[in-house]
Amino acid sequence: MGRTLSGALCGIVAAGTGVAVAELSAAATRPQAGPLVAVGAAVIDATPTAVKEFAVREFGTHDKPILLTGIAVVLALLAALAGVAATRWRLAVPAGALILGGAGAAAALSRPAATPVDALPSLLGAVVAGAALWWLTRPREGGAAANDRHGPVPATPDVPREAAPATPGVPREAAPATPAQPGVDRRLVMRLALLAAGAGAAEATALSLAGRQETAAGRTREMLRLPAPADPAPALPRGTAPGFTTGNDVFYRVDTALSVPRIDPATWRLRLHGMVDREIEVSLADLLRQPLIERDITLNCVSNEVGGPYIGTARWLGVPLAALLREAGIRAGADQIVARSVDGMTIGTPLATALDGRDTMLAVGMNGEPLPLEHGFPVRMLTPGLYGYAGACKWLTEIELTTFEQVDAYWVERGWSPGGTVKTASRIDRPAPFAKLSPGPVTVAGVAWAQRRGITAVEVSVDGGPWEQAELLPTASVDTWTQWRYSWAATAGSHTLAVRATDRTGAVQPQSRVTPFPDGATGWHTVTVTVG
Ligand SMILES: Nc1nc2c(c(=O)[nH]1)N[C@H]1C(S)=C(S)[C@@H](COP(=O)(O)O)O[C@H]1N2
Ligand SMILES: [Mo]
Repeated sequence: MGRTLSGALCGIVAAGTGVAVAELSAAATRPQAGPLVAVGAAVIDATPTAVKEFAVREFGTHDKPILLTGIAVVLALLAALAGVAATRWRLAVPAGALILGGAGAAAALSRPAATPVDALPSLLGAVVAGAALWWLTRPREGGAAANDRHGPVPATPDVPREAAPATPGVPREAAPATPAQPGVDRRLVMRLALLAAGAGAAEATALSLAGRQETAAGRTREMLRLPAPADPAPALPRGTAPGFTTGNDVFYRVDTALSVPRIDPATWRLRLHGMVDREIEVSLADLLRQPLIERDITLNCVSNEVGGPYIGTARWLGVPLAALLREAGIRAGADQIVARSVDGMTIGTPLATALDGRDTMLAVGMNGEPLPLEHGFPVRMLTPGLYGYAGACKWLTEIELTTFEQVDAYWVERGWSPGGTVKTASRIDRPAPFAKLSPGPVTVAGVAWAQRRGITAVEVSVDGGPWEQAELLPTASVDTWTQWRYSWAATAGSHTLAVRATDRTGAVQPQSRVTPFPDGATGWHTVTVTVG
């Protein structure tokens, strides 16, 4: 094997071993301190908003696996470099380990919820990777290299060939060293295979440990019994079409969490502090003793493109936030609620939206179950009428009353608009884009939403022709989307359907297209189909 190639391979295998050990040591207790996840999280926070938007748009929920793969590839390249350097310069081994391990540790410590021990997995991994690389690239003397000079020797039993033992008292360096020669160094191949197998086993164990933890959190979630609502949601009106309520398993997920936070409901606490007369701390049991409300509410993401999928409607169960705020006593001047999650996300919500009578709540249930882990178990915030980035903090652990002047929450710091009022919008769900249809009556159908205001009209236009009224199906409330349908007499040819909604203030959804950044997309959704 050429020296450069074998050096690169050694670097990659050593780094793989180090990462496996690091992830393994993190998996059982703090998976977020594993170097891959920690670096990934740091990359997410440092990524410019435009790139993040691009990633969400292009990769959807695959954005996280793609990011982790990218990080692994970059790490492998750097490790290969370190390996090549190590075959020429021994100091490259500790230097490489220190730099890469340091980067992992720094990333882990940069997480908002980090504790000093979070540096340990990366440091341990660096020590292991360094030792492995040292061992793999140890200059070989005598035997092995001498054998190598004859080139590959197929089918010969591999007799261990130890380098001549150093004579006591004679420094090892004094022994004449034969430099390694090109050819297959079978001992190195064995070592590489051994280490790679060990790293694979460690990685598998780490994954299963993390999985078991998730299952454990899942189990406590399943054991949690939610009380019946004191104020239940009325039954859905007759005449809503299937799909009005979005199932938990298909509800969109948007967040920055590379590993889903796992919270023990028994030790969970919510601290309410800041511009209040008295700080309050409540447990989940305390919350569940309060009278619960149940409401159908549509939640959507500000990053949603026109026609996009990041919207869903669920039946939420929770504690009205206003009651809790009043118990704490709101000090004059406060105008912002900053909700903080266990993973350090901060979401800023206008205080007025918790006090103006809407059903802003600390949600504990979603569609008749405790919140799924991905959707914020055990408690999240929910603010009807606001995009998720401004009102729906998941994995909630802290609520601070403050002012918009004093605190920029996470997304606002990144240029998104403070406030986050949902814009009036509509979407065509049927027919699908580029569908092939037969001439005759075709049902065009979709949803329209303007939470807090409600939808009063939806119109459809074919090929830029006159706007025709669509039929509105019954809906649950002004906080939920409205389903609509329109019977179109399709004629042969290619046609473009457009939709626009009107909300209860009389505002018509504008045609002009704006990007989701910084306060939500606008524009009409269109679908082109072929009839014939
Ligand atoms: N802790 C935390 N909460 C969060 C986020 C996040 O990244 N972290 N993302 C917000 C955004 S941008 C949206 S749109 C909603 C999405 O909620 P869902 O994933 O339950 O659909 O969660 C909000 N709450
Ligand atoms: Mo969002």
